[in-house]
Amino acid sequence: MFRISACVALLGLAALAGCSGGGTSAKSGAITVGFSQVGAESEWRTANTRSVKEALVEPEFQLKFSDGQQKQENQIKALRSFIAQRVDVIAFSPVVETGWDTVLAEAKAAGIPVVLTDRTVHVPDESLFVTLIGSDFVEEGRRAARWLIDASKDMKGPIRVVELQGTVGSAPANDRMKGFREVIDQDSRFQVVRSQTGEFTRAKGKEVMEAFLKAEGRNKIDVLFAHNDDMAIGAIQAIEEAGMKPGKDILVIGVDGVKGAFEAMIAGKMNVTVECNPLLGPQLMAAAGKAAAGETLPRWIKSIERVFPAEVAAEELPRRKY
Ligand code: GYE
Repeated sequence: MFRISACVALLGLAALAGCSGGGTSAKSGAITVGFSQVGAESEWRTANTRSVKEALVEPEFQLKFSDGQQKQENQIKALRSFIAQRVDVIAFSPVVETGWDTVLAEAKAAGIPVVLTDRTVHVPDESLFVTLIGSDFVEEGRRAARWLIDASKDMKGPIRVVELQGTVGSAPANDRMKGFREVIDQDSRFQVVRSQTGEFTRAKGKEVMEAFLKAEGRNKIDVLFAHNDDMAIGAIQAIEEAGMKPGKDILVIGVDGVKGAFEAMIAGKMNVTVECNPLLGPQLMAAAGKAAAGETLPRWIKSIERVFPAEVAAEELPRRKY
């Protein structure tokens, strides 16, 4: 129902965009959106790609999708190619926060609105993008820490925490680290003894956790905070291979709320996941229509999210959409 009415509204917007000369579309009336994705590093990311591809469909939209394969230079190239093709709207999920000023100024000079999805950028001029659709990553970090403080009420300090960071320089890595620290720093029992990037992937999460376990020795790590579930799942394997019980000997905290995390929680190997919603396609569809029509959008279209501890995992899993 929502979809039908949204499409009808968008058809009107598409016509408007056509009249105002907002770019040449392959199909007349369709809003052409150039979308530059980060890559395919996690369950979150593949769900996000699926959501965008399912929402931006013909005849209302023409989607030009480009996979940046974790490289900023690939994303900059994609953005330049979208500008050259005179798309109506550019949407992208920036792999890192800095270094976008020049290419975004080029988009602005070409009169093409830029919608950020998922991750933000640091630019001196806020008018270089029209909106951000995505989560509050600082709050996600705080939520992870609040869960930990609550779950460890009966534990005596020192509580030794290791952290698997996301992609270096990315908004979710910077912000989850910040929010987590902000809260646990208020409780003197906690010590973050190791913190290193696992690049948001299972393979790297496992590899870095192995190194943490080796460096710290047995029984020296109480908690793992992983910036996403995939790294937590990789690390769980490393903990098991070292002869310990993830979820018991070491508390395991993840972020995203992907099905893999629910399965690990049901198996008793993970303790909690902080939700981060990747299903941004429908919101992008609505925002792209408005941006193409020159409408003003809110600066931040924020996702609404929850925390899922292991106790509710079995009940929630059938409801999970990613
Ligand atoms: O948490 C992680 C992904 O930017 C929110 O990127 C996204 C993060 C997500 O690879 O799994």
